[in-house]
Amino acid sequence: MALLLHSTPERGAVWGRIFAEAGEGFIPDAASVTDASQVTHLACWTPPADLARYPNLRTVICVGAGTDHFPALPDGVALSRTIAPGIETMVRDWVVMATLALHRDLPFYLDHAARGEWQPRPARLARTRRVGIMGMGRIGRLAAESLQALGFAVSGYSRSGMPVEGVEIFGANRLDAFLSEADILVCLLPLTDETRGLMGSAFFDRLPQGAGLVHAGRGAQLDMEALRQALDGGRLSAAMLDVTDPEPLPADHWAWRDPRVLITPHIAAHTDAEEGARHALAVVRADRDGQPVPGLVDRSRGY
Ligand code: NDP
Ligand code: OXD
Repeated sequence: MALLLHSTPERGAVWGRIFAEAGEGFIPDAASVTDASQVTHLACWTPPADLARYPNLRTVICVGAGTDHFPALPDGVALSRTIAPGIETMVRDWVVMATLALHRDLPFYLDHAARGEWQPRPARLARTRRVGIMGMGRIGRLAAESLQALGFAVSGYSRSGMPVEGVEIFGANRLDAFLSEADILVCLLPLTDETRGLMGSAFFDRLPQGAGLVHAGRGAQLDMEALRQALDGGRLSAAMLDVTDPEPLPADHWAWRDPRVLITPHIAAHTDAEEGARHALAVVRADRDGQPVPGLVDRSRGY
């Protein structure tokens, strides 16, 4: 039983140390595989095309949180996404930063600063703004907690509508009601058949006039042309995006030069090498002990 890692030599060194300390089999790269039948687990961001080469493969581990880019796996092979506190707190930090940036009009002030213009604007109290979080999973719940601590009113939207203490939750059949109150809308949804292209013109029309958009889910959930129209029409006042369609966003894309849009290049989170290795170790051990695999992805629902 061994885990094969597809990553950089630097990450391989960290994973190698952790697996050696745990006494578990570890192969740092595909070139070091001498017997393909030993490979029971494979960890990667982009899966290799030749998975059928490993007849005893049990679980593929995505080293990030989102797995929408993974193809169908061979029958009987499970997919686990990395559950790591560092990923969750980093995205939470990014969402808090972006929400505060929109709440305190940072796009407006950056634009005026670029022209050397001193142009104060009235500010609002956090408690007078409602942040609506789409996706109340591990990251959404963490972000809700921090935004509430800053004084924002927070509501959440999820597929199941599962209650979250202290947050008004809207299930998938109450999207209109959820959107109508979201002064700042945060997207933390996984990319699935249901969420692809979700944020288009009709969607933005349901938001309060002048709403802000914070997007750290996946680029393909947002129609960039509809974003431009919503900004031009005033339905949206500003947006901060960590994910775009396409990625990387081409240098000549309008959004780079629009002062109402702030963009970071999909950096809200990075997986810490040690945390990634510890997640993988937990998967290997759970598989061996017949326990539920941490981070198991339900491929039928897409996340
Ligand atoms: P979780 O699986 O823990 O949570 C997903 C949430 O989305 C759940 O609340 C789920 O509802 C909800 N959801 C899924 N589909 C729908 C739908 N069709 N309609 C309404 N709600 C839906 O995921 P995480 O919180 O860990 O991560 C969320 C996403 O964040 C990742 O999939 C990834 O795309 C993105 N991400 C981005 C990063 C970045 O660097 N920008 C880094 C890490 C993650 P329910 O509770 O009912 O299951
Ligand atoms: C992601 C990640 O899913 O970086 O975007 O983990």
